[in-house]
Amino acid sequence: STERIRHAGLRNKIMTAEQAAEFIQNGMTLGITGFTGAGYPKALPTAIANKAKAEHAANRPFSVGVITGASTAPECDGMLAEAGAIHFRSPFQSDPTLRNNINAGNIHYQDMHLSHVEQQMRQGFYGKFDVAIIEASGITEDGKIIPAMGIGHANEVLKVADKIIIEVNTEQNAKLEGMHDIAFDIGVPPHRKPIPIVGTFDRIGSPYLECDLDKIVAIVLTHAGDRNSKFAEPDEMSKRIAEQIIDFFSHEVKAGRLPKNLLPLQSGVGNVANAVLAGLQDAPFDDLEGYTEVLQDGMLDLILSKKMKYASATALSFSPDALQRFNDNIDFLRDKIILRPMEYTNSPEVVRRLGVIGMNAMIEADIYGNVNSTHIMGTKMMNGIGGSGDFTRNGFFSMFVSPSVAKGGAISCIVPMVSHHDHTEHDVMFIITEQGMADLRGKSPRQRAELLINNCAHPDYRDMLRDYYDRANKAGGLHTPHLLMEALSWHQRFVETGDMRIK
Ligand code: 0RQ
Repeated sequence: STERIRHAGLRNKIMTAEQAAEFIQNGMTLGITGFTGAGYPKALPTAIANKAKAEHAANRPFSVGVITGASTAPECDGMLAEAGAIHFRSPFQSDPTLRNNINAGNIHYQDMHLSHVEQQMRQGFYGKFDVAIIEASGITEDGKIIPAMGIGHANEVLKVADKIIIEVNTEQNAKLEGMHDIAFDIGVPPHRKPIPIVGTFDRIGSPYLECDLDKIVAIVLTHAGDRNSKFAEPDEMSKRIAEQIIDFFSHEVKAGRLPKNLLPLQSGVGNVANAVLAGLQDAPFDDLEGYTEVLQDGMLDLILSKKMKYASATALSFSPDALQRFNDNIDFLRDKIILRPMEYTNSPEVVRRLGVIGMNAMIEADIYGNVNSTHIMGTKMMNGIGGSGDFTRNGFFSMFVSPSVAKGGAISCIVPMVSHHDHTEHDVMFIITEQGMADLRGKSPRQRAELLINNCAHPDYRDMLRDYYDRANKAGGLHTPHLLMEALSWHQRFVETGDMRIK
């Protein structure tokens, strides 16, 4: 149905995805919206992938550069990667087919702090953007665009791209209209302006995206749901991690370092992050606030149970059940959830001013508190840094959670030296595994090592870490003791034998 397109003139631009894909040529750079399985186009990627396959079959080259908000879904990143239609990708992904192609060297991938993406687009650091492909839930009478479940970099991509293709998805709830907050012009240095968000729920812009209507070359109608991945029920491991965080919050409230309703919470993606929020349901804190990139099931339920007053995010990433709860309660939720562009959501300025509590998952940490969020054994990309760096560097608290071991115990997530650095020891305040917590605030590297080895490492690896650390302490530089030739030997052993433990 065309009712969602209230601007009469724009209805003339309606065409099929295949027709719209004709605007996409080999070598172009595309700005495609999408953020952790929300707000991504549902039809164009398949049409572009099919075009790529046809071109390849005719022995002609066809591939594009794709800059999104964050991860999309199999029918976007997956389709395009499978068709060999992508030569460059940024700034975040989590699709298995795309990931395998990145790690096989077929696709160049630039992994970026999400707060940097829009400013670097504006500053021309990515070069020229040929086409923007965005998902919307509707278009107003005067041609303003109503975003769907995620915004990401939509506002910027509309500004920088030469041509715009809009997918209007009628599956998205029409009542999303009004839930977004889009501010337009923060400018570029030396004339860049402050972002005037001083409270979690401050509205600073308009509920609509705007663009030059002459740039819109195609509108495609879709009727399809978002990725809506299911979450695992919190397991014992996640519950143990969540309990420690909640106890710690109580302790900080008692010590007068946190207000009774805590500070705005940011939570990373995944099961552990979701379990922490689920744990807050029964915790002695009320009137919580969320200031997060991705709002998942756990935070939705805190709002529905009135434990949380309101939350600001850039995307809503729900399981199928949570989506149902969202749609059933959208009248109640409309003035409790605000969706903003990622440049605002992840802004270092705002995160620091609000005093956000950042909670993210990690791949591994070393005994000094450096954290790797992105690389498997130092060389293979997992997903990307996403917003974890924005919240870790600038948050009031920066927390990393992880099981102490991976792959059935063959990998220790506490290692002598991280195989890739995403978050440095200067930024990381707390590491929490199911074994315990290391509070690294106000500690030197050697004080940190004691805490991480004793509290966080798995018992199977504690003696090995202790042995490395003791020998490093006899080797020379005693500020951050290391045995350089041995520091990454645990990873090398895993690569060679499939186990970090010495057989
Ligand atoms: O692999 O599924 O093949 O077994 O890594 O690990 O424990 O399920 O954890 O799903 O929470 O993901 C850091 C990747 C954690 C994620 C990361 C293997 C493990 C498993 C996943 P299998 P878990 P999670 C806001 C914040 C960066 C972006 C971010 C992430 C798989 O949280 O991408 O924080 N973070 N964004 O077996 C080798 C280790 C390992 C390991 C775990 N030490 N070595 N493999 N694994 N530890 C959102 C956005 O920014 C958009």
